[in-house]
Amino acid sequence: MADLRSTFLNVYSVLKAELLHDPAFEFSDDSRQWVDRMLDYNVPGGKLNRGLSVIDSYRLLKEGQELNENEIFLASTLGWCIEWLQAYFLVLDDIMDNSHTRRGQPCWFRVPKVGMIAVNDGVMLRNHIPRILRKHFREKPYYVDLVDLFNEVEFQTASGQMIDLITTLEGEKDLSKYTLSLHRRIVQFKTAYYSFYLPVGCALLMAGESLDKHIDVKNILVEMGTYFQVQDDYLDCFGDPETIGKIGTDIEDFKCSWLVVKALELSNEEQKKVLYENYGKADPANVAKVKALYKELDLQGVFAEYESKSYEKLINSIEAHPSKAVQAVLKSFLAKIYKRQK
Ligand code: GPP
Ligand code: MG
Ligand code: MG
Ligand code: MG
Repeated sequence: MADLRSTFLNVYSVLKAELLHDPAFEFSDDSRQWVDRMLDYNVPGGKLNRGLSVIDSYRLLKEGQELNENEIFLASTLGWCIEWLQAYFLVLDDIMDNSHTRRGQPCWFRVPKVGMIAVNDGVMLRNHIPRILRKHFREKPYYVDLVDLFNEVEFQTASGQMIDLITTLEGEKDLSKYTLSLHRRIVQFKTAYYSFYLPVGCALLMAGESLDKHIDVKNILVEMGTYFQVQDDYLDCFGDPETIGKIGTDIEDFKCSWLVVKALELSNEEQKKVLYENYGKADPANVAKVKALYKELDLQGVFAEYESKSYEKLINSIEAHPSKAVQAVLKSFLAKIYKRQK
């Protein structure tokens, strides 16, 4: 595992060097240094789960056959494309969510002299992806499907992000619209497609599979991604900022988080009043009242129950899948996130 990680990180250096010396651009030293620092700050510092999953999944789809060096390089490259996509989303999401820290350091836009240049850096990160794909996959029979998959998933993510944002519009803050079905729609789109379906979709394409034949796999992965974002919502309030590397802002931001949806479901009239009066305000005193109510309602217990039920359901649907190799891919992904603390 340590070995796979270091192989994977080596591929990052190769891809970065190629982008920095892209012959289509006459970067000045200043601009090359900017991109270099921006990439190192934003691309490789996460858990790398999404990226590493492409290699894991591809290996499992090959049913234990030893992968050659080129296969490892290509699967790693696709993994990095997902990490680049993630970096692009996070740089912009942190501006939109007015966040403070990410992966244990200040959000990129909060770094001195970066500010709103971060918006263009996000666009830059996004534009690196098709350049990487073109350089390494252009001759592959699945190239068009790969580009199409990245485009489709990016569109889905932006659509989810849009719903996530417009539900919090100033002047239209209305907790009564926060239901489990709205929450589900937001998280499927903003998180599940790019975090779960995309890595396995990449591995399937590399293995010569047609994605149309794997709708059942997609459905399971979208379910898993939903569970993953519920964990993210939970950790936003109950996680340790040191461990998760970020400080939660969902209560301040009036987000349609799983926690507030559950709290609304479980509250009596008096408790609802506390939510209506305090949710979505920046003042720490208001935030503290919401957190105290979450504890009073035992949302930690409610979440623990949700977590084990989701796990059970996911395992059942995975075991109903006819292919053992696909089952292994899905189980390995689930094992990486079950009961995660970060
Ligand atoms: C995660 O939501 C969603 C994204 C990172 C997608 C962003 C999409 C864009 C098109 C910019 P979140 O805000 O709960 O994540 P976190 O808790 O990590 O800030
Ligand atoms: Mg967000
Ligand atoms: Mg955010
Ligand atoms: Mg979050």
